[in-house]
Amino acid sequence: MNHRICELLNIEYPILQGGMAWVATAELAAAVANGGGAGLIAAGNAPAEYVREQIQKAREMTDKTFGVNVMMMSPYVEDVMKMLLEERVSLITTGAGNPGKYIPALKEVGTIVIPVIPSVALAQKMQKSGADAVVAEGCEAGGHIGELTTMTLTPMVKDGVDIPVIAAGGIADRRGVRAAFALGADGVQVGTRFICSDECIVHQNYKDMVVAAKDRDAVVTGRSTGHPVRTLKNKATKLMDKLEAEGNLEEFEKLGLGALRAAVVDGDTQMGSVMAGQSAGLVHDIKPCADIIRELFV
Ligand code: TUI
Repeated sequence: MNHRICELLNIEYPILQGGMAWVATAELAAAVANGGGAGLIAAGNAPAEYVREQIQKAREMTDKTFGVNVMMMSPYVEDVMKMLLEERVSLITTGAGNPGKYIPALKEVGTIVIPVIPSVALAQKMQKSGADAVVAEGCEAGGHIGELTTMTLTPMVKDGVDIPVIAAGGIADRRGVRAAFALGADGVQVGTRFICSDECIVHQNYKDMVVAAKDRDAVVTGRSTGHPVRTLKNKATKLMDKLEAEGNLEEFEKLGLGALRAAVVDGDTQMGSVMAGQSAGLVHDIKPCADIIRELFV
């Protein structure tokens, strides 16, 4: 097995779980950790105290490696980072922004920092700032995405930095894992596959929609806004396409507010935001995280 990432994180398999807002709770993070990977609690847009409770909950569910994914666009990012310094979590990953200014303090308390990045330039910036590794996330991924594919981004980032590189975006089975290693990756980050786990708390409608998804169902909205987001195609994405084409960005933004919660918590898969990557088309069943991880590496 790939020792660089396993040693760094004290895990059995070189796999991180994606930090999916609303989806990646203590239950999922602990299940992935107990299955031999690195679990992540997503802070998303949640207040620091909610995230602290999730950390405490996960600590009761596992003694293995888990961490917190920090969404850098969150209005609570300062508070969340401060709380993470107090809690001394073993690992943080970040998304949707540059965590550079927080890295020295996190290193000081022994936290491993692994930013998720969509470009070589940002990977190099993160290396300079003291990141322990980077996740190179291709646009096959779900949620907020960059421009480049995993196929091209992974080897370019690998050539551009000396720290370990974890590939993400489009990986949901052992073929994807092997491809990532062939591209030079030291590990993988997997999100969508873990949505369809027994332990994931998303509404059953959400899991069913991912299982039913076919090759072209994971679409991107919001390219013209500068914040493209990949979700499963539904009534909301069709309406968003129409508003975007009309240039009605005010109504477009309104549709997004609360839509992720509506899908995850209420199971509204028609007007909600069902974030998922292209690999949804590769997910055909719901099973325990430990089984998912084992199947990725056998
Ligand atoms: O962050 C993600 N995926 C996400 S975050 C999220 S919550 C959200 N929802 C709607 C709009 C915005 C956020 C849902 N999915 N993946 C990692 C990722 N990070 N992809 C792209 C980036 C990224 C982008 C810009 C990382 C750094 C960055 O830096 C810009 C700069 O220089 O500050």
